[in-house]
Amino acid sequence: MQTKDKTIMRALAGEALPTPPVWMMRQAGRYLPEYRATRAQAGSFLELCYAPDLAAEVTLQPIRRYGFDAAILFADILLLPQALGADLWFVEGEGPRLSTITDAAGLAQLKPIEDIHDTLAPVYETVRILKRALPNETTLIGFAGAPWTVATYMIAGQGTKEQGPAKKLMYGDPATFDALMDLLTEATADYLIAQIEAGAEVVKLFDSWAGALPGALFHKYATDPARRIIQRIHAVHPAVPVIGFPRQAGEKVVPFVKQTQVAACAIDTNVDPAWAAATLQPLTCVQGNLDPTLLITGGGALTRTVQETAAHFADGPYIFNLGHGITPEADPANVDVMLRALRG
Ligand code: 1CP
Repeated sequence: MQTKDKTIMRALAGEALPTPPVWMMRQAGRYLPEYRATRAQAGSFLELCYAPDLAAEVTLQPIRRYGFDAAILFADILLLPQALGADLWFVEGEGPRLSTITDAAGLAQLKPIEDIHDTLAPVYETVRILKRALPNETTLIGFAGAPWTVATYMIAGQGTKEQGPAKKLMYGDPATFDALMDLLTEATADYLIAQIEAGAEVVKLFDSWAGALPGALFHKYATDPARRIIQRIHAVHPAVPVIGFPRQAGEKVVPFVKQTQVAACAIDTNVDPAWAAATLQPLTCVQGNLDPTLLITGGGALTRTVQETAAHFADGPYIFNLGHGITPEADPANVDVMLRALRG
């Protein structure tokens, strides 16, 4: 099957499909026993990310189990800061930790952008393995974090609730902050182009903390970097669709879509599907936005919500997905319930 004929690609090209294509954010993850086994075999999360055979294996696991329409490369948004020279480690049960960048001197210690491919070569190898191993009809999605979201981790050294440290640098030392954002914008474009050249058919830009940007600065630090990254990708690969995910950006997703040229906008759980169908779907393909909590609780509420969500978007281009990542507590059997509700 040619790339353009795959269900996900048809939805991204603007087609309304009778049964929406489906995949899940974080579909390779701790809710699956086979993921936990492969992760244990790898030793640690980061070793798993950098072992192409094992990273490809966990990418394929949810495809084998559920037959999703798309596979997403197994990696993490924090591999890019690591490739730029930041220290990165994961504290078991807590999350990522990084060395911090708090001033111009810290920024100056990062590596030149062209060096990122040394560290990231195993990720490109994972993409090449997947390209050979995936079923014919499955779309391969590559990804990166958006500059703002990645910057929040590089500045704070960990996940933060309100992104306070990043906002303090943004207001307190705008020259350093802007230089970091520019560096991340260019490095992210290079990273995504390399994933495409290894075989990714679509790429997604995760701006998980976009909602923390004050309204007037959302344009500058979420929309504009995404616009520049997509422009650079399309200069060399004009046919490759980019999915944007400006999480919790509220009504600002509308100008985001108009100004970035995203082929689809992923919407988070907070967005009202009726609003998105009326306002966003005439502009672009919409992806989302089932509450991941329903995959813990299951039952009639899950079936009903899947069907109601899909019904809102039935008349336009649409990809069924969650509003955020599936959680470790989710019951794998509830994913089958979700798919039955959607596909009949
Ligand atoms: O212990 C484990 O096995 C690690 C859990 C885990 C997983 C499965 C992490 C640590 N990253 C991943 C993989 C991952 N991360 C993927 C792979 C593909 C898939 O979806 O199946 C993707 C796309 C991501 C993206 C990612 N990483 C985002 C953006 C999406 C989102 O969820 O908002 C973010 C913010 C991260 C950072 C990160 N990596 C891992 C954790 C626990 C976190 C969040 C940390 C925090 O803010 O506290």
